[in-house]
Formats: sequence, structure tokens, C-alpha cells
Amino acid sequence: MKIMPTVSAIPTFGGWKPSKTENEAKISQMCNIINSGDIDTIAISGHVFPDTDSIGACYAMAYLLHQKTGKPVDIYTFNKFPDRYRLLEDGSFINLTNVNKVSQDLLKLKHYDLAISVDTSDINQMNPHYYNTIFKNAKHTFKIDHHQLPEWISQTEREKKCYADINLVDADCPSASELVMQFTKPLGLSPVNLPKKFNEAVYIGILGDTGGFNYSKSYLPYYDSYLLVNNGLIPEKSAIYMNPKMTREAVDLITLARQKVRYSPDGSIAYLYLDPDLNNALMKLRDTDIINDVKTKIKSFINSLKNVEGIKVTVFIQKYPDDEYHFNMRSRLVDVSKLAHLYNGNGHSNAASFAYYSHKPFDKIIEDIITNMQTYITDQTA
Ligand SMILES: [Mn+2]
Repeated sequence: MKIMPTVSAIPTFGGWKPSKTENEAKISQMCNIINSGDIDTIAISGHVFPDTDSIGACYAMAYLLHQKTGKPVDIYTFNKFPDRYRLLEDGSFINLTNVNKVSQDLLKLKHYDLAISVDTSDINQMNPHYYNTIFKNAKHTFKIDHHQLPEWISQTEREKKCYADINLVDADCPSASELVMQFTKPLGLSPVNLPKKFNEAVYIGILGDTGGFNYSKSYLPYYDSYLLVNNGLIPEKSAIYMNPKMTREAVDLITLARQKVRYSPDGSIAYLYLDPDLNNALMKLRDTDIINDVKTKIKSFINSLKNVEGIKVTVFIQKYPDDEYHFNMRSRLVDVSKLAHLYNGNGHSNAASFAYYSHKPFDKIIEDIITNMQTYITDQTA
């Protein structure tokens, strides 16, 4: 039985091949290079601190390229990569390298015919050593991404984000993994012949970037998931990737963090500072996978407060060495990219961030910034 979406939502594409004209042209350009017979060595990378979309898109791309060319594929990661994602590997043709663990000299020795960057809007989201050695020197480079560029960025900034030879960016696509999925038929591949792990890779990308379908803006993630299920995906099996291991200490720390949420005087901003107490407790958890997952859980808790009545912006604050503070904002109602821009930051209307340097005590910094934000929010929502 063939089910086609009957909803006339704006995106009229998705699935195993693109039906959006711009995507079709870019994807066929990329496929011509892949099919040229000149591609023997392939490198794929995602963004720093990879999420499941970045990871899923890397593996999905690796499967497609291996199936097409028969060549091995090297995936590069820029931070520690939780071991459970290695379960996405099937066969011995995927070589995973953590750029932090190898010397720059070793990276210099590697030459690739094709380097593909997925889910990475800007080169500052790529490890600089990797960019300067492998990516920049590859014979052909592709960017495959779905991050919306804010309207206010300048033409020069816009051009800088086209860092590859061919740049495919589709902001209507819920996940980069689904954009990768659209290469299947143009490459002359049949979905049914792909390894089953391909389905899982795309699916964890969808789950991650839509928050388990919670933030779907169209029918696409549902429709693409339906196609994956039809192709042999067993959705409930993805729990092994999505549900990290936990410990009692980790749970206690999440509880402690939740108690540290503060509000601006008018209640329109909820913020959480990952203060030295929380940070030390985090480091005591030792296992890097658990540390990262606890941090993700704390962040998604503060982010979720944007749905609470009266709260217009949520802020997650982290301190880095040399008194550098990172402010990470979320909102449904206020364009936080403009707020970030005030502090030379960047992002999208719903999610944006900026860095702030100050030797003042944290209480003073937060008071100034929160007051400023509150004024801005009042003006915007007046
Ligand atoms: Mn993504």
C-alpha cells in the first residue's frame, strides 16, 4: 500500500529523493562527482559536540557512499563520541577518528578526493585543525546542512557560510539526516538494499532534531519515518542510542541543577548558571559519556521552561577559562538571534548564543545582562 501525504504543508519534498527543485539541482551536481569514478578516498564530518543528527547524518552518508563506490569511508569526530553510537556501524569499511586524539601532522598526511561536512552551518562549528588540513585540501568539498540563516546577517557573512565547493542548505528539512536520505535514489541506490543500520542512523537524526517529534514543524519527520519503517526500521530499537546509561549521582545532580533555576524580576526570563558547585559535581561523575548526557539533560530542562506561561526567554549560562561566559538562549516568542547580535553572538530566532567576557563577580554580570534582556523583551513584545 502506498501512502502519500495529503497535507499541503509548505515543504513538498522528502523521502528517498528530493522533489524540491533547488535540492534536486545541487544533489545531482554532487552525485555527478561521486559517480565520476575519480573518488577513491572519502572523509565525512559533522559539527563539534555532535548530537544525534550530526552522528546519524555522518553514518547515513557513509553507508550511501560505500554502497555506491565500494570504497572505505573515514568519519572524523571533534569531541568524545559516546560508545553506544558505534553500534551504528555494520561492516569494517567505516573508520572513525577522533581529531582530538591524533596529531596535526598525521592529519596533514591525509589527502582526500572528497570531504563532506554534514549538519554544520559554519566553519567555526568544525575543528580548525581538521578544516585546515583535511577539509580545505580535499579535491572536492560538499556542505549538506539544514540550519536557517538569520535574515539580518550580511551578504559577506552569508557567503562565508558557503565554505564548500557545493553547498546544499535546506532549512525546511527537519534534520540533516533526512537531507542525506534524499541522495539515495539520485545515486541510483535502492533503499531496500541499504544496510538496516542506515535506517537507524537517519531515524536517530530525526528523533534528536525534532526532540522526539515534539518540535516538528511539518509532516516531514513523520512521513520520512514511515518510509524508514517501510524499509525495515524497528523504531523501538533506537532506544539504545537515545537513552544513555545513568547513575544515582547523575540523577541527584540533575535534581540539584533544577533547584538552581532563577527568574528575572518580571518573571519573563528563566535562567540557569552552571556554577562552580555544579561543575565540580559534574566532573566527579568521571565517565565522559555520563557527564555529557547529564549536561544535555540539564540544558533541555532549562530550555523546556520556554513553554511555561509567562516565561519568554530561557538562558543557560556556562563559564569557560579566562572569565568567558557563554549565554545560550531559547524562545518561542522573542527573536533571540537579535538579542545575541547585541552581544556579537549568533543563532536563529528560536535559539541563539553569545560569549561575554568580564572579570566582575557573576552576580553583577548576570544582573546587568538580565536587566538588559528584560528591557529588550518588553520592547519586542509590547
Ligand atoms: Mn541538525
